[in-house]
Amino acid sequence: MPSFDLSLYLVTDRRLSQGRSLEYIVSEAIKGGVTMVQLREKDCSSLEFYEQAIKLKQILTTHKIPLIINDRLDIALACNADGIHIGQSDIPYKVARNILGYEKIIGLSVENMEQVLLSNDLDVDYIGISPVFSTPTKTDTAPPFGIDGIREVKKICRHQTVAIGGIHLDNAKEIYQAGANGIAVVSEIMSAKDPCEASIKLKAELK
Ligand code: TZP
Ligand code: MG
Repeated sequence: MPSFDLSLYLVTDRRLSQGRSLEYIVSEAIKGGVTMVQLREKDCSSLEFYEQAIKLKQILTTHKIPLIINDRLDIALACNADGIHIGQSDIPYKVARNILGYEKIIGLSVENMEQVLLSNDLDVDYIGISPVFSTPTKTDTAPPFGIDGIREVKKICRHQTVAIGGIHLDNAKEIYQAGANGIAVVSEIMSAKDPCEASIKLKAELK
């Protein structure tokens, strides 16, 4: 199984990039210390998704940072990504694992405690606690886990965990302190005037 570091996980959203390319934002975020990058595209053609994935893969491979593709197994295979991230309504975990094998990373979003327990029966590489707080970036979410929810998840979950949703500089520390292995952020880095500086500041909250 590949090794990876969830501590500062950037999830992309071009709608929040203020016209800047994902290559630019990801390159700056790498300088600032992000440890994983997920390409998440909700509104583009397969061709655009593929081409964007190839561009990010080139940048990330140079820095030995995993590229994770959101949802799309075909794109993950086509660009030889390091893994995929699936939600509860996406392709079933076991199907994804059969196709990708154990050399690739598979992350699964969980939205309640029942799904956390069910994930213990799966060999997922990590779970995404989703959402930890409500967020304008994604509004069709389940009720937030909150900080106490992270603690509850940690008690019963055998997997590494990354929390997502409404995470910013002012609450990152408490998420690490509650026991999450990492924080996943969209707007805090994507919309930052200086994505490198935003990443450095978030990373500093780890300590
Ligand atoms: N899944 C659950 S919340 C979310 C996703 C993709 C969006 C998180 O965005 P932000 O801007 O970090 O709150
Ligand atoms: Mg999904």
